[in-house]
Order: sequence, then structure tokens, then C-alpha cells
Amino acid sequence: MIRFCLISLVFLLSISSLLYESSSSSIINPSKVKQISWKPRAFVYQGFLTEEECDHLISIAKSELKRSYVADNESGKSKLSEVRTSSGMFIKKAKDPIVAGIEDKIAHWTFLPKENGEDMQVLRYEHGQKYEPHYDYFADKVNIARGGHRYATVLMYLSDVGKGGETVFPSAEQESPRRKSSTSDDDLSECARKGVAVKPKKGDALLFFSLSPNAIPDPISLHAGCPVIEGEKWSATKWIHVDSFDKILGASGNCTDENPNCDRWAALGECTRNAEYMVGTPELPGYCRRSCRLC
Ligand code: PD2
Ligand code: ZN
Repeated sequence: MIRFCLISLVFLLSISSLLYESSSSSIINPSKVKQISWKPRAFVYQGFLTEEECDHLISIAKSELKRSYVADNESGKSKLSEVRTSSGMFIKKAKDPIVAGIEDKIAHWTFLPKENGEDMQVLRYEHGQKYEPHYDYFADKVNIARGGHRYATVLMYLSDVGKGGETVFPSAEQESPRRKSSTSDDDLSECARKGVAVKPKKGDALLFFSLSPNAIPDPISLHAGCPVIEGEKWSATKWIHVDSFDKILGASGNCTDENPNCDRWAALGECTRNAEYMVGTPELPGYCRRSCRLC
């Protein structure tokens, strides 16, 4: 009898663990979230992505990497800059069930709609590569036209990094010196010691807000990707806007592609990188509105 009960118990436990496994991809566990700063509002979720999810994103990105661009503050056009020396690519929303599952998880954690998110950007930083201090909100009108300002960023670490590669908030208010850093000082690079820092750990995710609760750009959200000193860093960024990024505001009709290459360009991330041409502005519609999924 006792033997029968034990066997039944083991059976029930394995069934429930299977059920949990199969539905756990979008379950959010608040006890894994640590607040690292209030000014700016920044939080780390330990183990947000599974090993398999991290490896999957890297395997999609690996063969498609191109040198990263930054947006020009005046024109909004993408340009090469020494401010950002990584390589990257964009993964289309819901490209496959794993990507869609990660996007569901982000929406559940942030309470922000999936349609407000841009395509996910996967980045690779090799030795010495970095992203100098910057804001994720835009200073130009062209980029704000689609979805309004970037409101929040979810930065997912897809690999461990030997040394360096931390994400640092140099203007963050520290409650007591570096108490909030996710790691001890000895583990941090010189760059990371200049503020509140997060050491990349495979599967962890950092959520921070670029606008204050009153929706005004928050200059304290200044942040940087420190140079990689040992190893390689892979990360994935989901930028989330105040409004839908999937439909353009103030536009009516005219939802066509004007160039046969639009579809290919959109797959390469040009809807974000070259938004003025591809998407357009409230005054002048772009040339690839259909492929950029504006209607
Ligand atoms: O990869 C990073 O650590 C990093 C740092 C700052 C990424 C971004 N910004 C970004 O993608 O905006
Ligand atoms: Zn950034």
C-alpha cells in the first residue's frame, strides 16, 4: 500500500512539473525581480530567459550581423558612429514561437502592450566594443513620429561575459555607494564603477524607464554598455514606446510599398534604421509602409 502511494505521488509530481514546464515560458515570478535604482527606475529579473531562448536568439542573429548604427539627433537618420561599435540585427516580431513567447513574457513583466514594442535587436560586442553613454529616447521628430517616445527598455543578456560589458547608469542616484550594484566591486570594470551597474549574466534581463512617470524624458536614464574586456557579449534589446509602434499615427490610407526591395529592407531592420525613408513622417509618407507593417 505504502509502495503504491509513493509511486502515485512520484507520478503526480512529474505530471505537475511537466505541466509547469510547458506553460512556464510566460509565467512571471516577481520574487526574481530586484530593484537596482529608483532614479532612474531600473530592475533586474534573474533568469528571465532560459538557456535555450538565449541560444535561439543568438543562432538567428549570428549570420545576419551588421555594424550597429545610431540615430542622428537633428535628422533622425541612422549613421555610423564610434559611440556604438557593436554589430547587430533585428528579429521581426513573432518570427517564430520562441520569439513570440519571449515577447509575451516581456509584455507580462512590463505591463506594456506588445504592439508598442519595436522588433527585437540582437547585439554582439567583441573585445573593446561598447555603447557610450546615451539616452534611449529620441531627440529628433522623425523617430518620435512612430509610436512616440521610447518609454522603456528591456535589455536581455544572452551570454556571460568574462570581464567588462556591464550596463551602467552614470547619473543614477545611489542610496549608499554602489549598494545597489548587482555584483561586488571587484567583479566590475573601471567603467562600471562610475555608476549603478549590472553585470551581464546569461538569461538575466534589465528593465529601465527612459521617461519619468509624468511622461517627460528622464535625463537620469543616461546609460552605457561598458567595453568588453574579456570574452564576448551578446544581448537583445526590446525598446517599448508610449504608443503603438505597429501603426503610424495620423496616417490614413496609402498603405503600399513603393519599391520592390521594401520587404528585404524591412527584414534587415531598415524600418527602424532608416525610418524617414521607409516609414515616413506625419507630413510625408514613407516608401515601404506596407512592409514596415503600418497597416
Ligand atoms: O548592451 C548594452 O549593454 C546596452 C547598453 C546601453 C544596450 C543599449 N544601451 C541599447 O540597446 O539601447
Ligand atoms: Zn541604450
